[in-house]
Amino acid sequence: MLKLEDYHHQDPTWCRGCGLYGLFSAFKKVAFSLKIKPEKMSIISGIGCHGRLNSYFNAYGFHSLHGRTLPIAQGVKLANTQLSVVAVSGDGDAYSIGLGHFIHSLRRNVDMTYIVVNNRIYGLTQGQTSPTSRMNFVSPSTPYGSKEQPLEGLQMALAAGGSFIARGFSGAPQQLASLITAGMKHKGFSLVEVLSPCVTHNKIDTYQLFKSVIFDVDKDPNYDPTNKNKAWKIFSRHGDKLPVGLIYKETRPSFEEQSLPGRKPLAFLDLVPEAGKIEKILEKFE
Ligand SMILES: Cc1ncc(C[n+]2csc(CCOP(=O)(O)OP(=O)(O)O)c2C)c(N)n1
Ligand code: SF4
Repeated sequence: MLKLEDYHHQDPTWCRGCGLYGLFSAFKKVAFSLKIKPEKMSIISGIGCHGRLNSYFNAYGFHSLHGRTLPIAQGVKLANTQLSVVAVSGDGDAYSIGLGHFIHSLRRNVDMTYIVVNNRIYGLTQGQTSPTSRMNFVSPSTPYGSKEQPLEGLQMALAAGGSFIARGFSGAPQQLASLITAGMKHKGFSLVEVLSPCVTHNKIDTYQLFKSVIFDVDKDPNYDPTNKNKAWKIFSRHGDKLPVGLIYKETRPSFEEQSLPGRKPLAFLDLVPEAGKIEKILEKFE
């Protein structure tokens, strides 16, 4: 019988009060409630403060490269379709250096979950401006204030063909857990962005600030998350306010349902490397 503590591998060393604690706690509850065995789960993280999540969580994992979280996670899933695969990125990892992978993963629709921890800053590297930082945001990389429009990752995800798009807040861990649970049950690529304050480097986007700008579409009886037009409009309807909840969901075949029907994934093939073949390959590199 699995217990909640079985998912806790190590005590985190994130700064006290960091939003990542809310995500860590919500995520452990999700794995526990879905009864996923740690050996049946793989967490692939990028480089950044968020990247430590897979070391603290008891499951298989890969602390990968900055911006390359998604290709690795999709490779893991396609090689072993029986694993629950969750990738974790920061807003820099996902929307800056990894943006190309983000767009193509959404349209590809591999059955996995992608958690993007949005603290509107580069946390690990000491607080530089990120693609989601607000206009005029002052940081070591923009001492005169950022002059670039912040990017709305979820609206971009909708345009790129995302099949499950949601946003939670680390200050509301119950809703966050239910969104991640729904994402993990979704048959396809599920994106869950988490608004997550960086209490050390971002003194603007605090818990109070996020609380004051979010509105919850889950509480709106007139909101229909299967209606793409409504989902599109929700981003611009409320000015600077940010929607949270399940923003969009559609049912369509996953990448592996279409590309691997009836075929064994790599992890289940009886592959025996032949010495002769490997030597020939090595000769090419001599
Ligand atoms: C290819 C590459 N470029 C740059 C870096 C330096 N770097 C490490 S983490 C990071 C940004 C981290 O910000 P984010 O992805 O938002 O994660 P957070 O630390 O906020 O969780 C950068 C630029 C790197 N490690 N590798
Ligand atoms: S630097 Fe910011 S994001 Fe990183 S652990 Fe500290 S509070 Fe969290």
